[in-house]
Amino acid sequence: THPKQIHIAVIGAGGVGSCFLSQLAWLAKNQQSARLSLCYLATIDGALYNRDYADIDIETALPTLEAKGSALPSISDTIEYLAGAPHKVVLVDNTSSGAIAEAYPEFLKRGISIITPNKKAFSESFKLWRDIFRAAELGSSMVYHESSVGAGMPIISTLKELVQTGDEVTRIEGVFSGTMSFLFNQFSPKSGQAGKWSETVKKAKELGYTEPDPRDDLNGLDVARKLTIMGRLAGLPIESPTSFPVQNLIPGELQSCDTSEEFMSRLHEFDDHMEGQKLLAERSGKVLRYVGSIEMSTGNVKVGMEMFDHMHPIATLKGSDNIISFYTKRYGELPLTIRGAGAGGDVTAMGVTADLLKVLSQM
Ligand code: NHO
Repeated sequence: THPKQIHIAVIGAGGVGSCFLSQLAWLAKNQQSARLSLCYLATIDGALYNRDYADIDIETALPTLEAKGSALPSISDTIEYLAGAPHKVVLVDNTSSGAIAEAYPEFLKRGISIITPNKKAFSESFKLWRDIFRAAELGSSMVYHESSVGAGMPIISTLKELVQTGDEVTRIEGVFSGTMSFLFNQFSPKSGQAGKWSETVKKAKELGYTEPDPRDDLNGLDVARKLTIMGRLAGLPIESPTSFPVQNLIPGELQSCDTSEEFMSRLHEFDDHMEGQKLLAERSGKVLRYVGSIEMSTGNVKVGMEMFDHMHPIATLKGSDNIISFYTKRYGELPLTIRGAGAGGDVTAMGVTADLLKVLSQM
């Protein structure tokens, strides 16, 4: 006796996608506003769907796909299939695919709404950003990407609401990467002993806090992408995540290492440099953190290491937590600050599921 039926198509079922599927199964049972029917599930290895759009059982979808999925259709075939569905469709992109991100305007123009934690679409060229939001208008479709910054924490929705209610955002500052948070909280603690930089990176990798190749965290691009998204939402036409200064923590000499193993085995050669930076901070009673900031009056965006006083909220972070502060006219001297887990499958998937609820409430 649901008032309406909505088709859900899911691409990507890894760390975030598999958690999302569990949350979707829960949601399908526990909300009454629409009948949620999974009509498509794909990973890089194949896809599961019925030509007549019949429901796929959400709980068994992933093992079924793994056991008897068909070949992965092209993106344009996927768009044709979804555009032909009898009810409205929400595409959930849980991949980090640039090719899928580039196709968002096509999906949206065909009336398919999109929710995603994938940063690519919103942090590549400014043209793609504009094309996406124009396409959503043309296709009367919606696009939400809360988990592209700060996992499930309400960062994007908060920023949008500040802007849309007429507050003036003057500055955004924070620790936007769970990996960088962990590395610097360990390497430059407020008190107690810390290991060498290379040992800290090794430990973070062993604990699963870094990408499989830690260079993908240390180059700062993940943080630069998040800053690009935030800056654009605040009104700055940022061209790309490489159009502002980003401090790359991969030493120049190691940028050409062929493998991540070679990189890890040579990182200790550069421990002295990081130790020097840390001592510089310690001598003035401060700690070192890797932060991003956006200065709205000048349009300056930057990402890199900075020193913080022990009392500063950024210095008090624990584990792999993120912290993001919005300085605005209304909030005055004390910023609106959001802090909590910024990485991990379940909390990232929660942001995606919350976006789905927002889309459902407007369908
Ligand atoms: P996985 O585990 O690699 O899974 C990717 C899935 O996509 C796989 O099932 C793969 O088969 C499928 N896939 C890839 N390309 C495909 C294609 N062309 N067609 C079909 N299927 C394809 O990735 P995750 O970890 O589940 O991440 C998924 C997305 O969420 C990525 O865009 C990622 O950037 C984003 N995301 C993840 C996290 C996280 O914690 N894992 C976060 C945010 C967004 O808040 C998190 C964060 O920022 C962590 C960050 N490293 C930090 O702060 O330190």
